[in-house]
Amino acid sequence: MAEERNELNELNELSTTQTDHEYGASEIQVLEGLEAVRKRPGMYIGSTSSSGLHHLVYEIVDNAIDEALAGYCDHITVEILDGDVIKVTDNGRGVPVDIQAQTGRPALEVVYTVLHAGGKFGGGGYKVSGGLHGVGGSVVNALSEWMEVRVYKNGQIYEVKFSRGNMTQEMTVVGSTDRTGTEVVFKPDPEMFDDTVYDYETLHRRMREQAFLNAGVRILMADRRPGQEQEESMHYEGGIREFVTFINQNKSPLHEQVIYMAGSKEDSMAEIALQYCEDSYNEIIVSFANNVHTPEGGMHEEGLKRALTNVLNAYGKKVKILKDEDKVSGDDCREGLTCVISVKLTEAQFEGQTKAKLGNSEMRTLVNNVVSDKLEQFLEENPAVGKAILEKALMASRAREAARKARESVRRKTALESGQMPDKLQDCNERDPALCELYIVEGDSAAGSAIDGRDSRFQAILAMWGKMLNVEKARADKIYGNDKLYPLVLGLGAGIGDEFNIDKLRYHKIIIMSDADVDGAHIRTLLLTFFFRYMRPLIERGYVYSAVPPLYKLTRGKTTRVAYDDIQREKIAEEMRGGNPNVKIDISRFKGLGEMDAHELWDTTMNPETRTLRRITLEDAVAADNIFTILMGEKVEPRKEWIEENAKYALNLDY
Ligand code: TSJ
Repeated sequence: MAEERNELNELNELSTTQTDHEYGASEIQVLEGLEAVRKRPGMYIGSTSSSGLHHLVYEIVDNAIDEALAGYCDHITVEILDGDVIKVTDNGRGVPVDIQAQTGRPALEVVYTVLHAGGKFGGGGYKVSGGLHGVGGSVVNALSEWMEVRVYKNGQIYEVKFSRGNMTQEMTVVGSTDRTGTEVVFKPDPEMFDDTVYDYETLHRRMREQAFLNAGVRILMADRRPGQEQEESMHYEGGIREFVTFINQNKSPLHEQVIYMAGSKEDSMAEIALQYCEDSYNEIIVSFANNVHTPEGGMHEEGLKRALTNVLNAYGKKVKILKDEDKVSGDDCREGLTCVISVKLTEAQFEGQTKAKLGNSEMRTLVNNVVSDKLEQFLEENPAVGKAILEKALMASRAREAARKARESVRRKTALESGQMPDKLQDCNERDPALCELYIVEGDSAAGSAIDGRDSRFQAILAMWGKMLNVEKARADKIYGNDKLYPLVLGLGAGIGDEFNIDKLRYHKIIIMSDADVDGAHIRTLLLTFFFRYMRPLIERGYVYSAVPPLYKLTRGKTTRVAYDDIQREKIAEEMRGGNPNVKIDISRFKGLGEMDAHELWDTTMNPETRTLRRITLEDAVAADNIFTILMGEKVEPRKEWIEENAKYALNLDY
């Protein structure tokens, strides 16, 4: 993000120096600035795939969130309208409409036509999130077939309109009003995106996250597309405390109350909410910097981990749960922990492979200080909770030690060390992991087709079937002995849990290929949960994918084509009819991967030239982990509810 910003500034400077005398300087800047966005959209929104398409909405919503952070707005609505048009509304002060000195144009026009005009209005709202948000309006405008903005302010409704970044209607007063706020409506440009269909769940998940992170702000997420209408209003007075409760909803907490800590220094602030669960051995830390998710962690997470380990060890000694020679490790202190950290700071530095790791070292100090002070105080005041947490950490420590000893005694003889590959793996010839793909295939017949259909130079196949171990209750050491997961661990070659080493990984694309039915969803959930808990870097690095097999086969005489969804099915049927409604097209539904022969499987699902892969995100994995907990956990009620609720959707499961 930081890099993008510098580049943006350069582009703007560049364009202002090339003034053409026939036009006003501001106009030139506008055209050249936004032209750059259309030339290299990926630079501004990451990609032109589905992720970039959804990013447009986040850019716009961030502006409304900024207004909320400044204290002027508490209600935001996000709607998907017919035709995948997006409408975002807030009840803030409304974007300024007065004439700007430099450009001689209303600020409202400038916000959407000059790259990075956002921050220049210098309202208090940009102090915290400054430089990160509040700048995307013009980028979204450049990438929209059309965009309309209405500002409710001073008793009037002001309106501007654009097409692909060019203003088609200057700011005009179109009516009067007694409210204030900003309303943005845009249609992403099909010329710029691979696909312009929005996924409600993706937006919904993101808006829910924003509602948790900005306590008190009400966000309405609505799908108004005919036939798929739904909406949810999200509003959490408890903020990230409720986020933790939400993540733990199907687990059994070790202590009722979520522990909440907050503190600030100068322009920065940190808040931390955490709760331990008795029926989990898993660590979930979800961190944010300026409301941006940082799945790669960084300084704020380091501060938390350091403080947690120190406080728990000191407290344990003090209340004599830990003897003088005892020590609990960082991992022990985080077994069963769910924690949300949110920091806000003026100049966030994002680092790491995906720019999703916070680099500001002052955040390590701030979070460390807040947690050191406040957690110690909490434990002093709540000794029963303190005792329960310490005992859990001590148990973790003992189990880890026992597991290590057991492993060491058999280690040398195991296949893990010898590098021997499992029988169930049909390996590829290539040895460079960056070029290798592993397909994990459910069921014998599908695996057979995949083995025959693959390109064995770089595609390996691992067959998997049957019920797997209940990962919820198993510690890492048990998985070494599990006959369903062990071949997968061996095949990947990078170990598991504490000992996972991504440098040893043998494939950089791990593709789950399962049917679009209940069993397929089950296997996918199990695998994602397993990766999430024991090989999380796989997901963080974006190495895990879901194959997307076709749903329909269309035949006209000797011609056969396939479709991946209902909309495409209709489109292709239309094409095959060639405008003649009397032509009969035979449409059948693929019941499973096993029904496809080797050729069909290669053409539709495995050929890198033509296939679609869906990259699994950390959010997908968290969702799988949740469902897994419902299905396998100790609580009976949520499981019953989930099964009842999902029975009707069972065929459409997709995570
Ligand atoms: F992205 C965007 F520009 F399109 C957009 C901006 C979209 C949405 C949905 C909302 C907003 C937005 C901007 N909401 N509220 C504001 N507020 C201001 O721009 C604003 C208003 C007044 C003052 C002031 O100092 O008086 C300063 C600012 C930045």
